[in-house]
Amino acid sequence: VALVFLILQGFYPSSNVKRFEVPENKVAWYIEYSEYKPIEYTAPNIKGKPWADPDIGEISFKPNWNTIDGNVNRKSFTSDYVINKNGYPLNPIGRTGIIGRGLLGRWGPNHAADPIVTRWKQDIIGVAEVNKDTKKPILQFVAIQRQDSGEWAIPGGMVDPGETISATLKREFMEEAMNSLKKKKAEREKLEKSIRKFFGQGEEIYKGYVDDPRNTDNAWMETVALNFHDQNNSVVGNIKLVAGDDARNVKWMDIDRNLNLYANHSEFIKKTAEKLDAHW
Ligand code: RP5
Ligand code: MG
Ligand code: MG
Repeated sequence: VALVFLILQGFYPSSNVKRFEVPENKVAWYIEYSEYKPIEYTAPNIKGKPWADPDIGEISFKPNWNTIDGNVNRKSFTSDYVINKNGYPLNPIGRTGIIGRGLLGRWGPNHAADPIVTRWKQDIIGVAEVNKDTKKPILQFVAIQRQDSGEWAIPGGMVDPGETISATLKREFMEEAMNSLKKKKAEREKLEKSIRKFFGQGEEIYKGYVDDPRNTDNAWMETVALNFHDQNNSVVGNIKLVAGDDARNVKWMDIDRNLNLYANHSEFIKKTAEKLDAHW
């Protein structure tokens, strides 16, 4: 909740809309807060987009909440969310100061997947680097710099309707860290083949709500984050990284406790470092 509170101050991303300020002790819905006057905001450009829901109240829009609705997953990892008396789903964490969808396409949970690709840091002759204080090997992960906020992040993205999580993980990694969208079909297939086996073996690190700056009272991010680890720099540890799609930059980033990443991605990286017994 402390983190949620920090992110929710100030302006909604890519807008001049100021959030209604919610004190930390008034975030939870069960706490009475009659002074609460959230600001309504849905970004104008999401209207009519194939990846976005229609507005609530439109005759044709009959969402089935808290369930797999056709090929759109409207289930939350947290628990069943509440639909208010006007028909709007409520953010399971609480008040955000904004109603509407903001920049998000779906009402309720917006599902993403985050590939955490790691390798051990090595010097030029291939010797693993150990931190002198913790005596633990230094882990690196593939980080992208987001086009929207300029912050560094895991190269994750939205799960397309009907898409499996494992397909999303590999596709988003290819788009953001290998620039696959700008490659010809044959080359893209070659790239996919070169990492297919590696992406076949991931370990789940996190599943749940994401403390994303785009969250509102009625729309929020959730993710599944998996770790794909290259133990001896033989597969992805060796590929050429090229930023693409919504990434402006990509690199192998050293992992330690000073990481400052988008949303609560640092939390996912910390869990990964702990799992692999790496320096943190
Ligand atoms: C975060 O937003 C998720 O953890 C994921 O990394 C990302 C997905 O959104 P886009 O990168 O598609 O904007 O909440
Ligand atoms: Mg993407
Ligand atoms: Mg992305």
